[in-house]
Amino acid sequence: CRVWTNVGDLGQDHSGQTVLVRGRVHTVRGKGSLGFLVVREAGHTVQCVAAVKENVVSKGMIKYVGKLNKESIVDVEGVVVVPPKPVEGTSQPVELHVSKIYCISKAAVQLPINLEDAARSELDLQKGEQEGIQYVRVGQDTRLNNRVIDLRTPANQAIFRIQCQVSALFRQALLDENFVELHTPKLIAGASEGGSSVFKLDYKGQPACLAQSPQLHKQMAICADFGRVFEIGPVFRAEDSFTHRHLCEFTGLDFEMEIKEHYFEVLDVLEKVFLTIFDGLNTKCAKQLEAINEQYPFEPLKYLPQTLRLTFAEGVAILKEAGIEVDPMADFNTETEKTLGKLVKERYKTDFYVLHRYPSGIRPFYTMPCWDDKSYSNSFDVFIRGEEIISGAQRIHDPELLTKRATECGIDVKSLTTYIDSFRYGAPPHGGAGVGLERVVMLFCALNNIRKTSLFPRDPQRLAP
Ligand code: ATP
Ligand code: AMO
Repeated sequence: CRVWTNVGDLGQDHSGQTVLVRGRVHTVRGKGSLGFLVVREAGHTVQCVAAVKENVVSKGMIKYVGKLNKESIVDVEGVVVVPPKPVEGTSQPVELHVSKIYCISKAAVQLPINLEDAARSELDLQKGEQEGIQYVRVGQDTRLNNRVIDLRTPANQAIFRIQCQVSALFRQALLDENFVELHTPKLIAGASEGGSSVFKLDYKGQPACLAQSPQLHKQMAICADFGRVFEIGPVFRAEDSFTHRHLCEFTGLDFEMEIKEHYFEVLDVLEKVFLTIFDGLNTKCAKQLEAINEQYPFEPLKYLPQTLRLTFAEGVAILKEAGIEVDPMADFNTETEKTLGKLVKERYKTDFYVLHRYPSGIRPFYTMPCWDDKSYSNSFDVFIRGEEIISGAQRIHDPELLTKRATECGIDVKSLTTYIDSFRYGAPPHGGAGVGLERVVMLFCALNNIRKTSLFPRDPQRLAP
């Protein structure tokens, strides 16, 4: 009898059995009385050999095999044979001696991207150049225009499996800490993070926005006595500039929690969650990390068992010691953040650290000022390799102070009425944070562009595919 088998499961213990596999035509060549077909499924590959055999394989079938287009989907029936030595370029230790082949779905003769080209590393491209081989270099736009094929490369398959693990580990770590997963609306009446980067739309005659974050509603859930909440969902930002780390739609991992005394309670949870994520990725995703490393080599993330916390002022001082003068009350620019990342790594041997107690003037209106000096705030950003992945803070839970801060920041308080009113019925002290999922994966794997970690990226110039 024949048995459906996954290509990745094919092993020597199947020797002599007739199996049926379904996969893509990875490579193919057929001439005369022999046809060789490498079938790929879920990143695994097996060589299938079709040899002319009376009443089983005809010459016509070899011709048919030779004409199969790469990336077509085929069903192959064959006997599992252990070859004298492993077949080069395939993942499985066996090959299939073909008795039947059916083409289930034919791919176009000319693909917009050749998968082998898309999977080549920079190092291989350079080696090729030195050896006089003209490999095709697949540019970012070509990849993104043909993302369905681009996503089939081993590195891309790995990136999105890692992304899946980051959200799974985030969810589980917070559930273990008694957080409740909620879903806040994405169609809202006003901006939640300030006006400039908001997508405006018409909501049945009323002006509306796409949520720039779940900020207002996650805080309102705290006012509604949920105690500890989190959400994994889409976040929309009408970013104008085309940078390596900004998308117009990304996935936010947000949480919010009551606190008793100090915003460090939020950091304690955050750091625990992120140690779980990093450890989890290193243990559960070793194969995926290896696949990414093959195409985009990177240094593994260095992190400490106890996350380093520096105040913003300490960050300013580290920069000053290195001869970089910055305004101590202004936000660091991208280059300065990266430089600080390098200095922190040299001094503390970590790529992952927290900067807290930011100047109030550079934080959103809802951020709680420090009790001892109002020009600073109970807020923090978290960095990987000198780039921001998380922002968070203790929030103002006094409606009068909230109104005052919103007004000072030039925000139309009317658009915040229902939010501010939530604090008039008794509101516990609370804080939380927002994480950019695509940035976490990009920076964990030291990838150079956030578009690599977004399935179908949306940036100021791209709305398709
Ligand atoms: P968020 O906007 O969510 O707080 P972010 O990582 O996008 O986080 P910003 O606060 O927007 O960071 O910006 C941080 C710094 O990065 C800014 O001080 C600015 O110098 C720099 N920056 C932001 N956007 C751009 C851009 N489009 N091009 C170059 N630099 C930018
Ligand atoms: P913030 O605006 O800093 O904070 O956003 C939180 C995190 O989201 C990610 N991020 C982005 N990722 C991709 N493209 C973008 N355009 C983009 N903008 C931001 C970053 C950033 O650290 N409400 C607060 C969070 C809070 O305080 O709870 C907020 O939205 O990783």
